[in-house]
Amino acid sequence: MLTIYSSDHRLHHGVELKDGAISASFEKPARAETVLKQVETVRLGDVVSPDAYDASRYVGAHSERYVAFLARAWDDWTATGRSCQALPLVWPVRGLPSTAMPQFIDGKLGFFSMDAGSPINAGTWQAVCASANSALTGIDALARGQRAAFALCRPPGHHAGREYMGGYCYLNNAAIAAQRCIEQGARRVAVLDIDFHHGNGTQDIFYDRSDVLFVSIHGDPGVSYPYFSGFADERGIGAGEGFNLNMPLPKGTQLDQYDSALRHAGEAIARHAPDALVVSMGVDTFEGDPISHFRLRTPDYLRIGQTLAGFGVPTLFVMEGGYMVDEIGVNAVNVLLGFEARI
Ligand code: SP5
Ligand code: ZN
Repeated sequence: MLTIYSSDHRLHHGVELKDGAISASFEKPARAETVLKQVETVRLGDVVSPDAYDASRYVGAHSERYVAFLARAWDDWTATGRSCQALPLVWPVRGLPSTAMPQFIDGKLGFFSMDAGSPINAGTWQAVCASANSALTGIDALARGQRAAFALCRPPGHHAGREYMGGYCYLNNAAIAAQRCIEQGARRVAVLDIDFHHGNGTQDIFYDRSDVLFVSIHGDPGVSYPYFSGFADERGIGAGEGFNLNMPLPKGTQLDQYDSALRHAGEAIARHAPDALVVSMGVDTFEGDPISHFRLRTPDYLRIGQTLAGFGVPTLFVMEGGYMVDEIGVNAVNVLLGFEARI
């Protein structure tokens, strides 16, 4: 299987607020490096750099003004005399009257985010573009006839909505790839999100559309991030009604329950009959993950890959979360080995 990877991800490294203190984010450069190392160890296949794409390729999944905000955010922030990372601190929640985009960067940061989980530093935009371009390169490899490809994206993307960042995400790599697939002539695409967290951003982007089916298996949002999205009764709107499927699972979920959810997802995907499948692949479903609550084990990821291969659709894997850094390489690559039946 082809892997697409750019070392530009290292330019992005952020902080996060946890337990009342600010410290290095769980979403750190070593994550992608661990996965790349395992790709090389098992000789998964060629590793190539992403092609260059114009930032206009991100519009479609995202709005033009959001992409423009991200591209300029660091310059706008430092123009105020600050050199620390940019974090939002105020949000337009229910009850606040203005829906207008603020002029000042501090207001824009809140306007274009769901939480304070996506810090911006000097290298963030370059890393974010390389990550999205990796997904675009992967979908183009499928268009040329590859059965599967692996976009080793960092930063991740599935919490990023049409007009917001959050949860370590900026551009929604999986959605940008799915959108390109449609623009290049695919009639139907499916996005399957197996990260522990609900893919609220991908849901947001395709919620009113019937051409892109979104299916997500994740921790019950009643007790897990992102809390405000991911419930089973969110089924799409307008033309998109019935094309959004959320499968929340309880804390402590193990392989048997997970695998039956995955098979159920496969049935929904088969009914959609997509030309391509994009898998938002997080491995924060692992039992040792520091921020999540499922109990999958390392060999379970081989089974998951096998099940995904059984769907019989050309598949782009897009890396999302997974934070137990020593283990995520083996876990992520196990999905790919299982898919290739190299067990
Ligand atoms: C892509 C992805 O997996 N994003 C996840 C974002 C989660 N952000 C909030 C995490 C809060 C976890 N707090 C638990 C602290 C455990 N000591
Ligand atoms: Zn996650």
